[in-house]
Amino acid sequence: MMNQYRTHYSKDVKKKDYNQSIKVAGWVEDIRNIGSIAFIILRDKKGTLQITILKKQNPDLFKKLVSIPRESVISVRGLCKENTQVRNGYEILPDQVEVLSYAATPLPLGVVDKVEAELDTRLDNRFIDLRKQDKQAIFKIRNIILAAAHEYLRSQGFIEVHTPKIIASSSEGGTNVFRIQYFEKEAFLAQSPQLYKQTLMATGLDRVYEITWYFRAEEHNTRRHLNESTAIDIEMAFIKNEEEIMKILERLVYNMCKKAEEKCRKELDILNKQILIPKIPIPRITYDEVIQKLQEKNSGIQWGEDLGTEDERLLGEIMRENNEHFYFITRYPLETKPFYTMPCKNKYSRSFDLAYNGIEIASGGQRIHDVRLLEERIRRCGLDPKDFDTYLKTFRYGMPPHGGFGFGIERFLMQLLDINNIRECILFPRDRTRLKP
Ligand code: AMO
Repeated sequence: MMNQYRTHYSKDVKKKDYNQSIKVAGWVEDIRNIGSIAFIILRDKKGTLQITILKKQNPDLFKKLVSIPRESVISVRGLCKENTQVRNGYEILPDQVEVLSYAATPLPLGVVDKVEAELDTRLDNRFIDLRKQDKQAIFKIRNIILAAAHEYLRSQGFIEVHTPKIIASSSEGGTNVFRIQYFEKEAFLAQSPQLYKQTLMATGLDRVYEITWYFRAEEHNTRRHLNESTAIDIEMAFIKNEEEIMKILERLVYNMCKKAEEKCRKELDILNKQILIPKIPIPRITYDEVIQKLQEKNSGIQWGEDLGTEDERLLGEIMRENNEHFYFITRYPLETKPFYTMPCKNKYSRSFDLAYNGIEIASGGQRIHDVRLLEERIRRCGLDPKDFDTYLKTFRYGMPPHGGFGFGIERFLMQLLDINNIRECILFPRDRTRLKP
């Protein structure tokens, strides 16, 4: 980690380093020049430190340091001196300063400004926005929850796979697909790995997971939709019913929350947030019960309709009154679900959604593994089985009962950290109007 520009990070300096010459490097966050003395706040990956320079001790170096524009990148060699008045308990008295990159002025976005800029300005300048501790914290937490997901799923016998994102037929059957030109043919960007993870169930791999991109041409610009989002997708074979899948999902969520709580103390403090650990088992309520609860609260929703944003929010409120933050909604009407969903007692399906404080964060279910039924459902959904020939073929030569789920990573993060806009939870969001940076 250390190199010719840096021997120590700000937070790694120990008592044994006092009165030694050390090298630090990073961004110039702030310069306070009070004439005879100047204080430079340097920021690196782990935090900030203070560089203190007296004018009379080294006038040339003083001049050089105080004229460096904020956010320039520098490397400083100097004596590390204990000073209990200063942050970290030490300061650096520089004898050599190398400017590795000058920052132009004015900055398009401040890093330590008291008043936060508009989200659009921040996203336009995301590389600077991400220099802020609280914005970085979200991605450090994201990193830990994904590590927890890998660890948990592998411990349960799932292997990680990667499936194509340029595909020949739409994965969810819906209209919100991005069409692309693939040489002479038309192709689509995958809305999910659905068809491929199911295909893998015909191979004997039995349990697979993919941390994956979803591309969805949703026209609406909302605080919880992205056109390019990420998800944890799993698929498992030889299941009796959807209950086995929900058991994996609730433990996955539990493990991610636990790990975030254990390993992200600092980040959670920066964000001033606490992690809510779900109680297992997470309550299951049926779609019918949900409709009844909503109608009691005067929602206009009718049986057979999908829950709209307002209904989801209202249900979140109802559940919160009983201190339930996570809940499964099970047994949706078949007609509200994609063609691959296993029917249950004619009008219902073996599907579920997992909601967290009024927002869906995952959905899944058991799939149809009988090819004739699958063809029929494809037709009933207004689609042409011919468009799914390679998918359907995998069901003709031995396909075990199976199911899985898709879990939206940004959706989960936004609920976990109580963040208002999903765009905060992905590095470079893609939405209806944003294709850059
Ligand atoms: P679904 O379409 O419900 O299911 O997606 C699964 C989860 O992915 C997240 N998600 C999104 N997040 C942000 N922006 C979007 N536009 C977006 N679309 C989806 C949500 C959602 O719950 N193939 C099935 C899963 C399965 O059955 O295995 C599927 O894609 O958190």
